Amino acid sequence: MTKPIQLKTSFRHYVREFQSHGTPVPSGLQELLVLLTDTCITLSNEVAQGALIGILGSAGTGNVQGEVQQKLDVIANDLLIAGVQSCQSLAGIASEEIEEPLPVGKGLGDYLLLFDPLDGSSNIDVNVSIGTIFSILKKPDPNALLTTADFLQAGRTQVAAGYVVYGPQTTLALSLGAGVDLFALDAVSGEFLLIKQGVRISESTSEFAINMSNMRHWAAPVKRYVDECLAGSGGVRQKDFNMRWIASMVADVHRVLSRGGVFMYPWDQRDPKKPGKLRLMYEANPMGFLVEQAGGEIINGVDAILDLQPQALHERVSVMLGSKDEVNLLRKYHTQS
Ligand code: P6P
Repeated sequence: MTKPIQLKTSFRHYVREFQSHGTPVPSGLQELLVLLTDTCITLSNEVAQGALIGILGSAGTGNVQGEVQQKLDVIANDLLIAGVQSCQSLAGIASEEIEEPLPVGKGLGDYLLLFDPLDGSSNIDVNVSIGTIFSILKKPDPNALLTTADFLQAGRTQVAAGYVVYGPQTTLALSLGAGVDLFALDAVSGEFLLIKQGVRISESTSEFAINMSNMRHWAAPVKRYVDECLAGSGGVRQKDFNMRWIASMVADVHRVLSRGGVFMYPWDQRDPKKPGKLRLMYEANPMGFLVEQAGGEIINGVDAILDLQPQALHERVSVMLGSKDEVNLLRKYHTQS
């Protein structure tokens, strides 16, 4: 049971007031969350300036994923790393943009922070919503030197997860393991203010999100599911579906949290050895934590993603998430085939 908090409470007051079953947020986690979200506010201002300060376009460098980095990818990564350096409880950072984890200070402390600093980079130059996705884990041994293995924990062990979407509003979604709450960046105070407590994803939906241009490459269960959605009220589903694809996971998932739906980036045969496009540790796990906390589900087709034991920091995974009824149908089609 979480303590009700007054709407428009500032984020720094929220983390101080928040209690789940009478237990407050540990002070070290409060410090990390405030530093992290303050840095996202700074990043939001950079994103909004865009072309005016010459930060659009390619940085001319590549990241560990083999992707061309946009200038804002690098700026976001550097800002987030710098923004949490003063956090005494933070032992280390893992980022989509860097190969190995970075120790913070001596690499000692209670928490580990993982992030995709700027998700949806292909949308930066065309003014479509992008965002920061973050995950916070407990360090197995706060007093031992930092290792990559420290980060390889199943998604269900996260102590906090969230994202900030830089869109028409800059919105923060956060779960501390007791539901999902939303905050909007207030232009007057410059702070995130609580706008919704206890987000719930509707169990049923008539909206799906997938990149349809990959249809010929999908596995049969995904093809069957989407074909049935497209068949609409005259088909086996006996209802019409709507489709959305923003190509920013953070924006697509925010829509699912806001009005239900199902989001899919499944394995496909373009690169059969690759389990999927999205990364487990700093995309699927944090988003899956939020989705499950809001009453939805997230699977890789068969397994609950939050139960997967990670093998590598940058491993990828097939993702289907959102309204429970739809994810259960996708799981059924995958287990039948
Ligand atoms: P595609 C963004 O690059 C991202 O990682 C996710 O945010 C998004 O859902 C997906 O890739 C979009 O991929 O192949 O449709 O461009």
